[in-house]
Amino acid sequence: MSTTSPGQVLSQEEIDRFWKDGYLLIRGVLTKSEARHYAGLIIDMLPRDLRIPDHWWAYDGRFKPFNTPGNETFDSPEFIPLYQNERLYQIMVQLLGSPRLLVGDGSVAITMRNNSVHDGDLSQKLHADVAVPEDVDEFLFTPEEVELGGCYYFTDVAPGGGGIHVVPGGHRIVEEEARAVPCGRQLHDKWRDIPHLKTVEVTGEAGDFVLTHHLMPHAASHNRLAEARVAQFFRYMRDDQPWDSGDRPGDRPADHCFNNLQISAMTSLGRRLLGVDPW
Ligand SMILES: O=C(O)CCC(=O)C(=O)O
Ligand SMILES: [Fe+2]
Repeated sequence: MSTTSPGQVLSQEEIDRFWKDGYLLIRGVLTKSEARHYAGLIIDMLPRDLRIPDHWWAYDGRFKPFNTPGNETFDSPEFIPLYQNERLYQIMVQLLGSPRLLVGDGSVAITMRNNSVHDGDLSQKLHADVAVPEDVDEFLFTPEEVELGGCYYFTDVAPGGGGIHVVPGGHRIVEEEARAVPCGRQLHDKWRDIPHLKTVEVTGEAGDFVLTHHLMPHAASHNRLAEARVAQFFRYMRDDQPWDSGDRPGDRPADHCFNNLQISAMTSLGRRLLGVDPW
């Protein structure tokens, strides 16, 4: 099965909109049947007897399977095509301004219907998953520092269906606030809790990818609808990223090795994106 869609890279209007808004819905990165396949793989992680393993996260109807305790990356051979999707890669190259990219994360989430009403739409604090380590005081705000993250929707996500919430233009607000003070990286509990900005829900269809700037404040939301939201998260960075990765959830340790089955599933692009071959 191929995950390469015949679609276009971004138009200039979409590129401009991404830098203005800090997020962009990319439609139809996967076909409907590919999306259904991945939704099935992830839903099948739920144990038949619904005994949710202790090492998974389970909050507000949102289940985050862990591959093994402490490791939330799903990168077995059947998931490898998602990491090396050609169209998504081309889009990341357009936005990041370099063909030499690396990909990481690969965590998944299932958000089931839940009617909890005590805390509004969001099921997480509004936060940003920024590329700069938490113990560093200042952002660089250079092109090399920018990471692009986001998630595949493997199911249709209608309004109220647990779509990711974002703040239109929020990445620019974060930059402005952080530049205005010393130790901007440390604001708002290291940008883990950003209570003052207003969000919108990103709806979409199975096979779409929600692309977000690493400074974008975002949060998971309650799913009020019958259909579960099934998603997988990825982030792309330049190989000249100035910050050492390795201390965030979903980061690959520097000494990580892929096995032969994983490597067999990789294209030559995938081997570079996943750090098996040098750029
Ligand atoms: O599931 C979502 O919509 C967002 C999740 C998220 O931002 C996170 O877990 O850091
Ligand atoms: Fe996040």
